[in-house]
Amino acid sequence: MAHWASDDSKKPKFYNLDMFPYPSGAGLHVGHFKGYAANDVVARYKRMCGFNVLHPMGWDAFGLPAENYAIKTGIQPEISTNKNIENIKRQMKMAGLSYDWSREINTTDPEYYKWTQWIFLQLFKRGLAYESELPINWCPSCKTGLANEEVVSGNCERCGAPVGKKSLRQWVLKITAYADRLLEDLNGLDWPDRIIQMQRNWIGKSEGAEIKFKIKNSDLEINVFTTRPDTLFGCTYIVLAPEHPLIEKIKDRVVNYKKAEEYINAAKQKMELERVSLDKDKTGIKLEGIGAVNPANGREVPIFVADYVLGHYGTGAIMAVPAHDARDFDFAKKYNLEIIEVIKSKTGAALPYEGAGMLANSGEFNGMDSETAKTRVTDWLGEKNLARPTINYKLRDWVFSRQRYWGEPIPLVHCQKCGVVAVPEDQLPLRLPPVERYQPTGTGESPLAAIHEWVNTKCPKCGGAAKRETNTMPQWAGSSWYYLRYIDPENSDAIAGAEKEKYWMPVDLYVGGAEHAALHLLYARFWHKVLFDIGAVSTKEPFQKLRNIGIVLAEDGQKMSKSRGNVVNPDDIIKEYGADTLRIYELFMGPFDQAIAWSTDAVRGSRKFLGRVWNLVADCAKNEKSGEEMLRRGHKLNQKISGDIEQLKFNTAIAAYMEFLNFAEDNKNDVGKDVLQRLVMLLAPFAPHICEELWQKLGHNESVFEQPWPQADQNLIKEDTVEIIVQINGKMRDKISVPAGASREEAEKIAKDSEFIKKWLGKSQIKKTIFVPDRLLNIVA
Ligand code: ANZ
Ligand code: ZN
Repeated sequence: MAHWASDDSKKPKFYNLDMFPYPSGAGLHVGHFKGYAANDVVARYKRMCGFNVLHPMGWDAFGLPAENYAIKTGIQPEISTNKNIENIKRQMKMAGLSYDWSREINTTDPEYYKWTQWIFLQLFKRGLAYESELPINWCPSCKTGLANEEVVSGNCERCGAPVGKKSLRQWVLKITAYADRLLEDLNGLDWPDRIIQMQRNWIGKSEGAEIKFKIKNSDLEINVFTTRPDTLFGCTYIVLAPEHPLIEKIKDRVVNYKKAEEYINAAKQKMELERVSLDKDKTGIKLEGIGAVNPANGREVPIFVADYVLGHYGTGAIMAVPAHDARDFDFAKKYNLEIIEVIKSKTGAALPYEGAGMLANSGEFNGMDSETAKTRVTDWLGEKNLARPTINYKLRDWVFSRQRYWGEPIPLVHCQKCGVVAVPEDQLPLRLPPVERYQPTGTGESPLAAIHEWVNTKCPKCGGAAKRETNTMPQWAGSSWYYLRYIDPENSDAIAGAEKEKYWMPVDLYVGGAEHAALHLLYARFWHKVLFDIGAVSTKEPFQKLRNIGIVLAEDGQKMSKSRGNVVNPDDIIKEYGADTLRIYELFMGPFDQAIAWSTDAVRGSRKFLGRVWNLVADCAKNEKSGEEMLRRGHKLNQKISGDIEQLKFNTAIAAYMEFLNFAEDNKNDVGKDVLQRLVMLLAPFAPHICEELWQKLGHNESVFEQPWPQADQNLIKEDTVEIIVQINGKMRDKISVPAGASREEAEKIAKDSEFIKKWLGKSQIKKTIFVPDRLLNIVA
């Protein structure tokens, strides 16, 4: 097939990748299709430009929907999944998406997940996968544990149910060990700013210090994390998170412990989101009978337990500085606590003032700027062993195990004697066994736990009786490395052969939805870095350039969804208007990265446009030569479309095409075969079916996609006039047209004739002018 990628080619490579879909039973809707159509234009264009293009497709086929369907119908997930894949593949082919189907992958194929399991074992062997019993996010409806990234505003990312907490044995991946590199390497990526920012925030690096407060009349200490050691003299109380382990140790000395305990138990039930939200009423309770000592000035400060401090961030305890922190300020107002201003702003801003400034009420540090004081105060206490600089991250380790059936089995064995033992690599894939019941048990065990023949096995190390791990991997596992498998999908010795990997990586253009910012894109970067460290890949980052698709809303402006009944099926559109119309419409409907509502009326407009192109070719193919202006405009259009495709500005490319078409239809006698050929080639990536036919109509036997991409003749499109900016005393006042390459004198003369300039100049005299040819004339008056 002409559009399949070659692994040994002298051509430069171009790897453009679409986020692969979950093969849902509903098939694709027109929204999914928008990104695929766009990236297909790029693939076809790049091939014509002489690149060796890798443009593959596959299936992210593990996950809950297939399993839920199996629970409802008893049909094996494998069977329903394969049926869905067939259907979506049919849709993709019908739409003319030029994927290299020889490289198709499926995450549920044992030959594929063998490598997903292999990667897990590499993580395990490097200590990057560990067992934990900490309370995790638990979806009571999906009956499985979830990663932090899968909890959206307190709800399950899958089903929307409120997420609770549950203590459960889990496999957790140490993504935090890569926090710094995940942050640092964002710098070299050509990604949308918004996504970069979301990843930065999610990783949430914050630099500060841990400072020790002694508990009065005791040996115990409270260790707080602060990003503002410079405000230490303004600390007027301490807050412990309700989960803080110290509470247990001091409870005998707390005279109101019974009441405190009630508060603590209630707080633990609350959602994190509820606790930290800024505008929520702050609550807490003072621990009576004890106090802490501010190490800066020896003053005693009260100790509170309050749920606006989280147990698992920093040290789970804070030094509260109400004068310079909004949450502490609210709390201090409510409980009538002292507020001491220690940072003076330049402008005399009101409290709480959270910015930088000059220290006051801070002993020997008075007058120092707050930035310097951050390190000075830390160093000063550091000498007495009361503080040390620290870095904290918001990022948590990745809760990786799922208590569900339809996922990759985790290739580990539990042996009474040897502990946790890895399944030997030559025994991979560890196949998912068929089951009779898919129901999640809800007990925290996956349905696999009920298959005794599978669970009971021999320890690979000592040969004794052992049990298999029955948790499965999350859907994110298979998608964290799939882009590597396309490079070498048949390889049975490695995820991808070294030479091929070196040739194809990194992905040059990755197109997909913005909803993956903190999930898939973070996980894939993490795995990629681990693979880099073990020498399995040659690049630090997987996706060099990323672009997001704006979603397609339904005609009513709402999100397309089955329950709303407003989904548009591409099958219907293709049946009525043709695949090329669907492609043109989706690319023309608006800027690629913006959300836009579907309009069937506008679909008809796109159909008409293609009809007009068709007619123009039919009417004018007999004309041998084009008129000069027609030729010039044809080359200008060529220039515009090449540039627009490179920048993924498909809508403006098509708009320019339409403008040209208007002119051509008005001047049909001037339209000759030379211009028509160019027109057909330029439209081919957008409307491949029609253009292939038109190309034949113009007398060619070979495919239009075997043509080199046409180049614009720069001599022909050179502008004979250019617009230059006219400024008066540095302020822009007008734009004027001058002959290209015009001299200062010519430009001055034309500027002086402009009504605008006359008005702005009034009676003032021109003293001199500053002139940049073809760009700018600045009049100093
Ligand atoms: C004293 C202080 C004074 C603070 C001041 C801020 C301003 P980020 O940037 O998010 O890391 N903090 C520390 N641990 C916390 C926890 N477990 N739960 C809730 N809040 C916590 O913010 C760090 C700041 O958030 C820390 O610096 C601490 O308050 C608070 F003028 O310490 B700060
Ligand atoms: Zn053993």
